[in-house]
Amino acid sequence: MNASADIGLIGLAVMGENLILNMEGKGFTVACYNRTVSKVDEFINGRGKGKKIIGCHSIQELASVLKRPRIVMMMVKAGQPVDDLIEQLLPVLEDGDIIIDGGNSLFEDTIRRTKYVESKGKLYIGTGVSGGEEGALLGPSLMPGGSPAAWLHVKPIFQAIAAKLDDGTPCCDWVGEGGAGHYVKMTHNGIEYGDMQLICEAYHIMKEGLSMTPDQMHQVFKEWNEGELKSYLIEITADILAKKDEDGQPLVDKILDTAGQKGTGKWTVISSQELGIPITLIAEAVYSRCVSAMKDQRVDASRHFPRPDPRFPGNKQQWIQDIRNALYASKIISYTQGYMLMRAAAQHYGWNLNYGGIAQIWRGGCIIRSVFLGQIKKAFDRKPDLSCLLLDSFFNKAVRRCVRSWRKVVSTAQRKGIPVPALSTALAFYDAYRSAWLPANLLQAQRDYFGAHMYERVDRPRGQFFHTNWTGRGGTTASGTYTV
Ligand code: NBP
Repeated sequence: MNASADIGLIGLAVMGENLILNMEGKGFTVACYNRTVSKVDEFINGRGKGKKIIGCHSIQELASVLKRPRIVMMMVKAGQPVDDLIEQLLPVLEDGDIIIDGGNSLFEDTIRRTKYVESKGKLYIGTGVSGGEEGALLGPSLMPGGSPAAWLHVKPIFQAIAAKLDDGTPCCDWVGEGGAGHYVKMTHNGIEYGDMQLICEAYHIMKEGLSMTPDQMHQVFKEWNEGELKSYLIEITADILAKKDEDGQPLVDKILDTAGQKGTGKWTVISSQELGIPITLIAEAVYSRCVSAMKDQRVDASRHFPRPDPRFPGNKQQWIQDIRNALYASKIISYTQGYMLMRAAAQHYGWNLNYGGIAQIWRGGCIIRSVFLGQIKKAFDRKPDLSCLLLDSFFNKAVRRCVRSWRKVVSTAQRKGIPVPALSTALAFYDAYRSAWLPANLLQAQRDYFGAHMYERVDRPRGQFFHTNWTGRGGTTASGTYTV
């Protein structure tokens, strides 16, 4: 058979099928294969009919129809299936051929697989693909990382199928070596958890604190979507609040209040713990889903504890302004923390991440797309080595403008018994981050008291450690001063 296909795609589920149609629509010839081979024929005779798509019934056949260097993209369930497929692909590929994993793989797996595939003379890319079914078909946000030599060959296809900004910039660029692409995708998902939780807390306050109906809240989110909060998630929230069930009642009120999750938020928090970076907002967003899932316990507990009157006193319109400001300031904190995490990961894993470029990739096609990301891109254009987003002049000014509202909203919600974990942890982080002094002196004293962990002194140079015999009973032997 002629080697005529530009790329091969394995995995004909929702993402794979739509990516193939997207690639074909951009002029590429695509070969496809699926473990359950009957799905290949169904696809070729269904949505793929009459298109430049070659259905293959084996991995060998797939390899035989690909132009050199061969590019094979896997869109299958993350985990063992990816390792299994790599083992099946390696014997049918030649040196310099490229394997791409477009699934939601853990970045550590991608680091391992990149090394392994490279050791076999082939190249590997682990890429984040965001935007769901519609994004895959019409233009996803793509975050590729892995073997740099592979990018030259994959770039024309990826940048052709990616979402485009108004000026034509593709929402896809090289992210970095090894697992960098999947790390950035994981962080994207963590930030997505944070954005969603913040919106839910704003909704909670409006619903219970301001007694607003879904229709009224729909109007508020619609207005918010015309300003600095303009984003896909605010837009779909407005749509959701307007949706009626078959009986004409708001559908949102009929949906059970227990959230699911598939793990990428959890992975982000685990990585942050390992790197020692406080992504407190994303962590609260993950835990909030866990609390929501304890429905039966919550219903039981609600009978045992009195509930304060949740109504916010005063002018409703003013509160809506204040909630918007609180949400915006908290969002700035969330992205500040997310970028801190990526910076620490880049240092730890030896990646050269382009932070402004990442904001650009996220500007379109993905779930967290927003005008806000345009401001992040500008911040890194102003100062490419910006260590903390909060210190950028634009975000600094924005937080200062919002801080009064933010404190008002968080303190009133707490007084009124409305849980606002993301809004309040963001404020706590802001207050801690802007504090030249924190009570960790006492904490160090406690550690030294019970464990001889030693402390540094304000009146001595950094790096000199001291131990005190606090009780007069201890010895003079100190513990090591390492930090984990
Ligand atoms: P699924 O995650 O549901 O995976 C189904 C595909 O995996 C099928 O083609 C299936 O083949 C194949 N597969 C499985 Br399961 N085990 C396999 C194995 N051992 N060997 C070979 N193939 C195997 O599909 P999806 O929702 O399209 O997602 C694909 C990837 O993209 C996942 O990693 C997902 O996390 C990621 N992703 C999904 C979305 C989304 O919105 N759905 C968005 C972004 C990223 P079969 O037909 O023979 O069972």
